[in-house]
Amino acid sequence: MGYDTRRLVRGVKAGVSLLFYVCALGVLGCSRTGIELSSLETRAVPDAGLVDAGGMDAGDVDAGRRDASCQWRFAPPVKYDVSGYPADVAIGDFDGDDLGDVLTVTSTSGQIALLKNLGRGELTLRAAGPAGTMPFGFASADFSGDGSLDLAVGYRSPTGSTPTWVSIFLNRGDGTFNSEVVYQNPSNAFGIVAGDFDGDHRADLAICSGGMSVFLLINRGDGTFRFGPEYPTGSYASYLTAADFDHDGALDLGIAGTFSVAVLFNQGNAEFRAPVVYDNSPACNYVGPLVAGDLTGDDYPELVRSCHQGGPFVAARKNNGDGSLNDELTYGTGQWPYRLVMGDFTGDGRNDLAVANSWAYANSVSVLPNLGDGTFAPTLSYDAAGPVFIAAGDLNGDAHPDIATAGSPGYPEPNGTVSVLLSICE
Ligand SMILES: [Ca+2]
Ligand SMILES: [Ca+2]
Ligand SMILES: [Ca+2]
Ligand SMILES: [Ca+2]
Repeated sequence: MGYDTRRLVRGVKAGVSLLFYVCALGVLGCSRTGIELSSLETRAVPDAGLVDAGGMDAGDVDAGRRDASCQWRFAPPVKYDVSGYPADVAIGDFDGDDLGDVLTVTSTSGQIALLKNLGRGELTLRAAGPAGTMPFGFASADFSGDGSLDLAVGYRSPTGSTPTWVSIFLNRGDGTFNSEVVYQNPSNAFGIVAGDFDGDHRADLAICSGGMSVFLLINRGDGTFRFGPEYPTGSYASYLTAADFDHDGALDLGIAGTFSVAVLFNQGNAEFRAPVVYDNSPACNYVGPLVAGDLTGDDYPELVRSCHQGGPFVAARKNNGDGSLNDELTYGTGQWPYRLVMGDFTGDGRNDLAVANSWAYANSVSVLPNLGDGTFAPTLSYDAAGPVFIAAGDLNGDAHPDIATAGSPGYPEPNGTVSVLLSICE
């Protein structure tokens, strides 16, 4: 099966923990191991009979608007109160009306919160079901194959001890979710990503085990899972992304370790080779979330990561066209860049970057326009309420990606807020 960039699943996620909020606000010291940070990411998933969850790869531009007579930008944020501490945010059509919605899972109250699209990107909050009390993040994909987006929510142990668990919530089709089915993790979990790793056109899960390994939950085809192998990552694995780095049709893994990133190449059938490890550059020697996607137009994904507390930068590695990655180049952002997402925000057919600046007083999103060759023009800054997590997808029906962020801007108050930045062209 080829890697069809026009039909990727693009629910885009971020991960979270209470510890992260503490860390982000500088209330406590933060370990440089980064393993107290959790994450999750649903990234480029090859066509696998999965639901198209958004609108943010370059291929969509052909079908969308490429209007040179106007310039795309984002309107001021519209803010929605979701309470609790958001553990992630995703854009996708969760209730089956062909309009992109925004979904988050919040801790403290343990709720799945659906911001249903009423049309043109105007959202209204609907309770979509209970979730456990300490989610660290989630991935969304159509696990059961019925055409609606399901959820895999990762949980942190309340006591910090192992084991933890992943819960699968299947969508009833209307944006409400069935009771969870629980899978115990073999060890503590910090990151989760959905993608079809065994090539059967059903989304599987990869999960950072918090140590130096990643393990797989393989979809049996009906939204139930079996444990697959555990693979070494070469470093303490904190964040995950999935992309086909060598363009061979098998979905690979990108992993952010303590002071390095690693690529695990999938030999097909969810069997991964030993990690290829790249040391972080001195300018960005701190673990942060990562994202992969093609920035250069050759269908070979680039890898970009946030420097987080290592400095107000992102660090990008170009793909050499064979799955190997070139040296890191850094680009400016706001303070404490955390989750980041790719999307063609400028409308020129190439993916750009948008980054949630998680520092307590940043309240901003950085958009980095791709110059077309995978290097970036100076950052544009947009307001958002305490963003930590970020997703991209079309909400207002213009076939151009909008942005949703989530965070708890008044921490320690659990006042979870989603900010929606709608695209406008004028
Ligand atoms: Ca919808
Ligand atoms: Ca599969
Ligand atoms: Ca591959
Ligand atoms: Ca590329």
